Amino acid sequence: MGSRENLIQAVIDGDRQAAENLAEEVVAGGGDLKEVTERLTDAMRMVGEKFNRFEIFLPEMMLAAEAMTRAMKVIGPKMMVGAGIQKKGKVVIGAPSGDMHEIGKDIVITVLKASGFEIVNLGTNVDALEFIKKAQETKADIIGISTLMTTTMPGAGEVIELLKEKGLRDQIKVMVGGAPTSLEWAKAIGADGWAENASQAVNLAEQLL
Ligand code: HCB
Repeated sequence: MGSRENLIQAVIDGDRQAAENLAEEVVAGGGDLKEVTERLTDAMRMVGEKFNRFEIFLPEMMLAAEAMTRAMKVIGPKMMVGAGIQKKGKVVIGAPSGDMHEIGKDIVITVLKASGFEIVNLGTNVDALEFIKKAQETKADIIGISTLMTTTMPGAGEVIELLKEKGLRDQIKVMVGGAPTSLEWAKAIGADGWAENASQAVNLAEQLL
């Protein structure tokens, strides 16, 4: 098995040290780091499916998440190399109330930054009002919402409703994403766009400007 396959396996196995070492090998070996990131994303999806089938439990899911985070700490900065110097828009991004998942959001942030976007990272468990306050304060063009649970998806709709209430809906675009979300759902809540992965998120953000 090559370093890339080993890295994917190390993340699935939750082997944090191996994931970090193998990520370094993968980076040193060159190649398309966006593709590696997408394969790692699929691996995390598999971890979620195993969790669903009771083949693994929360501690194992946490180890896999930590292994993924360690790998992305190595890969992320290398994706920034060659970052577009042309400055684009500003995106305020976070996960809504109750949602602590941040790996996907952080990958989207890395790729947006690498494409020239300025980012305000609100982190996880962000109140709907906080998204709006920060977007206004920083004069952001786009609010990005990353939601990983069906129970926290309504938080994205809340942000859009609050923007309308405050008469700000025309001034700030909203893009949404996260594993359980879909284009249909994004349309239903009145978002300006949905992206399935980080590369699509960049294309979308560029279109929304
Ligand atoms: Co978590 N978890 N989890 N989890 N978790 C999910 C999300 C489940 C689907 C697993 C399952 O049951 N199959 C499930 C949610 C079910 C549901 O919706 N009803 C679930 C659950 C239930 C839970 C807990 C409740 C478990 C418990 O405690 N019993 C708990 C809740 C914590 C909370 O949020 N309050 C929990 C905890 C955890 C951790 C801590 C162990 C860990 C998170 C660690 C961290 O983020 N620091 C975790 C993880 C890792 C997952 C899975 C396995 C992977 C998520 C992930 O990182 N994927 C996930 C399974 C799954 O997603 N199918 C599982 C990789 C990233 C790269 O993909 O989809 O997030 P992504 O992002 C993509 C894409 O969607 C898009 O671009 C990204 C890059 O390509 N994108 C955007 C993302 N955001 C975007 C925003 C935009 O504007 C545009 C595009």
